[in-house]
Amino acid sequence: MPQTPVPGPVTATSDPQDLIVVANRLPIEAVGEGPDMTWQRSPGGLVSALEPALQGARATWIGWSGHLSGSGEATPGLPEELDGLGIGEVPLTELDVHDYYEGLANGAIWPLYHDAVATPIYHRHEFERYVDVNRRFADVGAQSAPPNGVVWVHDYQLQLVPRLLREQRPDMRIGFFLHIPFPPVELFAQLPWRRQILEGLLGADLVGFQTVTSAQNFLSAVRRLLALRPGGDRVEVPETHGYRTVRVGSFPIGIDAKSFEALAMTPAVQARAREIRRELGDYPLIFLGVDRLDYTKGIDIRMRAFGEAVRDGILDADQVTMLQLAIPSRENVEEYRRIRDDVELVVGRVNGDLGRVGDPAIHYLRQAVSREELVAMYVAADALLVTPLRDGMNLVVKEYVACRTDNTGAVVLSEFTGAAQQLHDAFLVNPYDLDQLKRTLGAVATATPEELSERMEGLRTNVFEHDVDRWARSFLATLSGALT
Ligand code: ADQ
Repeated sequence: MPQTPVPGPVTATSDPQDLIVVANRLPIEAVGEGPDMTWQRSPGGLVSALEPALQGARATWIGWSGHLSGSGEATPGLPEELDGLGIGEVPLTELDVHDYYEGLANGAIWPLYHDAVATPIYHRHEFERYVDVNRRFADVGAQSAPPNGVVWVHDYQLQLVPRLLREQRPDMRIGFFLHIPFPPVELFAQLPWRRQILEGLLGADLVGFQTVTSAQNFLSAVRRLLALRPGGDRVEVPETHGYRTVRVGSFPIGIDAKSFEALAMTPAVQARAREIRRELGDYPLIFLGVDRLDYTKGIDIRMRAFGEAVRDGILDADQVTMLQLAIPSRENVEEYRRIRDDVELVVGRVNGDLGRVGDPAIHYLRQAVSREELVAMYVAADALLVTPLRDGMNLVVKEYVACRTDNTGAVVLSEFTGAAQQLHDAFLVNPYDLDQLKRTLGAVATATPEELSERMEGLRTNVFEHDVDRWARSFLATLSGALT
């Protein structure tokens, strides 16, 4: 446990503008090459989620630039500040990325936390590097934060950072949010470094999860593996002198629903949506899938169900088509190369069996597209298929709903997403049950416009009420109150 005194209550002198965000990646991207290269804020993602909280004088973001450092030197030309946001770089070498990010974070933690749907690989040298990199993030955080500053640490790559920060800076208020699920203790107990991870997280004043289930799983792990006795949403953590209270809660993340809606209504996006429908063959029923190409997303399962539903006559081949957009992801990790092969095998089989010249049954694109093109696809599609085997939340489903400005469209949603805890008006499915999935595709095809619009209305109310602004505000407000 930290060798530092237990901090007293945070006083009113803490400035809410002194927010330090610590996340694996900096929210910036390089534009241009060579001497002309400059940096700009990258659109979307966590940075837009935190925009309202970041607006203020002294917000700093700590993370990796994406540039591989030869031996720990800073990224050439990286600014110390961009559009009012302070930038604190943690340089990473190729070996760091290989062992900490691709290895421990994405080869061990990611699959374990997603119900071990792929086998987690535990390498001791990768954990050593994970500790080392987490320490470097914590060091930059400790150096950047003003007295009594608020620091918000994000996600599974940085679970040791809260405790490492507290050891150096007990004056700070520390929040941690996990974007992916926290698994049941029976699974978590596999992790050779389970104790270090739990103690790392308990360095925070507030530990936030996407769902109540994840928060409960964490509390059970604390009880079983650390022999502490959480009471309600609080854990009393023993310190050198007395105890320190850690709050645990669920904070389901949302999207900037209004900006998706506004983009969906622009004439350019509407025109592009009509064009996409034409390009897909003017079928009356267009199914859409949009995912990072990840084995947790159940992409192959939904395409198999679609193919079988057409083959079995549950869906009419003359009436339906499918568009699957997959963004390439983590291609240096073995399991990700495998899921690509699996997905492409299913696409090939379904199109081989059911396609016609110039008219495949599944249109498959493995590429990232612009926000405008993505929104045009959401507007063009009659139904969205979201079938992960496990997903912390899933933002794609919320984006689709926000874009259905005329209350049309349908959502087929896996029970195993965080989103399913909120979006009860979706057609909920167990993605492991192929027959149920096929029947649900049939139910979507035969639903009346009235049923669909009633469901969509319910979905939209939820997505607009629980937007990203509310998520960030409620986490930060709870963190502010966490020590009082
Ligand atoms: P992800 O696993 O990345 O996020 P998700 O929440 O669906 O999953 O977000 C994916 C994002 O990528 C969406 O904003 C989507 O629009 C975008 N995207 C996907 N395919 C794209 C493509 N081909 N082109 C362009 N954009 C594309 C993790 C967790 C989730 C959790 C989020 C946020 O795994 O469970 O919801 O963090 O906390």
